[in-house]
Amino acid sequence: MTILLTAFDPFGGEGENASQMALEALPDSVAGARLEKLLLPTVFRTSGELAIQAAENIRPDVVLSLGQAGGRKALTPERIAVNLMDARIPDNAGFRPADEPVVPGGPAAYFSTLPVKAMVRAMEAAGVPAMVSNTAGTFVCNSLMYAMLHYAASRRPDLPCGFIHVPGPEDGLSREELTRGVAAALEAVAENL
Ligand code: PCA
Repeated sequence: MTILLTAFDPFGGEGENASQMALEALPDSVAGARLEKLLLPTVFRTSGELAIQAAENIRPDVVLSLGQAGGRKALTPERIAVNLMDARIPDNAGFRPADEPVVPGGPAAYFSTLPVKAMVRAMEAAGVPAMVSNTAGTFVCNSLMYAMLHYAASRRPDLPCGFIHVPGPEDGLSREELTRGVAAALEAVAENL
């Protein structure tokens, strides 16, 4: 089994991104699954295009994307992605959309096709704070999650896709805890396939 695991580079003038730290700290295989790691730029559209291109080349069995949500105190599998780009700050290419769809004419939203509750239980069992989130926001993370679910819905209906937001570097979780949490979530995903 192959899992495409993505994370984002630093954005908003910050020096690091906790999702990148977790991506780099994870081993190359988890729960018998091979991890194909991909670091994405925090840029609307480009991030989705690169992730879809990787999915086309690698043909993974699962796609899990990671991003940082500063201020959160737990790892949060996202339940839903909305067809909206509405940015408070510019992305890393200087683009700051307001009230624009991710995919013009696409459905209003997609639910995660990963087992978000099982992922939360697995992370908690590994001693890492976790809870389901019902909003991925309207910035680049949400648009990547939406783009991947739209890709899967239209071209790879058998490809489960989802997203986990992780706390920022200053939110009190160590890199080791982040990594342990994501690994536990990946195990839950692999078990549910
Ligand atoms: N977090 C941002 C974009 C990149 C990242 O790591 C977000 O939540 O949209």
